[in-house]
Amino acid sequence: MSESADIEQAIEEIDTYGYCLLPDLLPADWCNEFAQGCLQLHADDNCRADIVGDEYYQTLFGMMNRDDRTWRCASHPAAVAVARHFLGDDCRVVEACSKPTWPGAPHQPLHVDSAGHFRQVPDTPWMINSIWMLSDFTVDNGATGVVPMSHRSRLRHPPAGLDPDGPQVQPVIGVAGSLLMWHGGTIHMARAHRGSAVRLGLNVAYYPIWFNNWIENGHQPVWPETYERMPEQMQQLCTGKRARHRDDAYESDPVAEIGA
Ligand SMILES: O=C(O)CCC(=O)C(=O)O
Repeated sequence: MSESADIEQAIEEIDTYGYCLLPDLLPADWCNEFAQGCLQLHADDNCRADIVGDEYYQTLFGMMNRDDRTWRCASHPAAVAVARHFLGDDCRVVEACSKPTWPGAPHQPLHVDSAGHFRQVPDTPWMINSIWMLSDFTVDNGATGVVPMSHRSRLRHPPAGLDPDGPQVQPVIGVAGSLLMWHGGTIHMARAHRGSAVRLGLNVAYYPIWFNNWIENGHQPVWPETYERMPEQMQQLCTGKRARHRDDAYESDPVAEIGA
């Protein structure tokens, strides 16, 4: 395990291919324990309102409020250096979600992130997304699949007919403690789980300061009391409005309001 990473290489890979793998950044034991904590939250009634998904794949929003270990991942110097390169020094961590997938899960639909509302998808990056492997990610257990170089397509949605089992979709595998980062425009998905043990990813989303975060309607704001507890380097990444509820933090949907 090495906490350092080749940042220049990671940046070059995202620029060229749309994604990069930073292997072995955090201790595997620590990640496996954190994964167990995440699974307890998925079974906790108090978290139900912030969970979407089914018995095969779930997203639990608001992890920055729910488990302080999230901060170690979100503020990891390598991740932050890569995000800042693409999004600016004032970029923000807007959401962190726990994403388990269980045996038997089908492929998640291929998608790009947070691009659906652009009139024209910009040439400049609007999001750097990431997933910490809190358990090993393998070809069989639902490792994220990415389509190399698709970040240059400027598509809001993957083209019809793109085969999730075809050679364009590459599984990104790694041991617990590794980090996958991608440009929001890279076509990707959680792949089918054909293995026997749960796969656990911690998804951390970085956005530039200009991005209107209302559009992701599961995203939860950082609670005021969470922000107070955070170390300074994490606070610097959470400069959005602090609130207990979405309605107190985000603009309403202007598209719905004008009936467009
Ligand atoms: O869970 C995964 O492997 C992929 C997550 C994903 O598609 C996303 O966060 O947009």
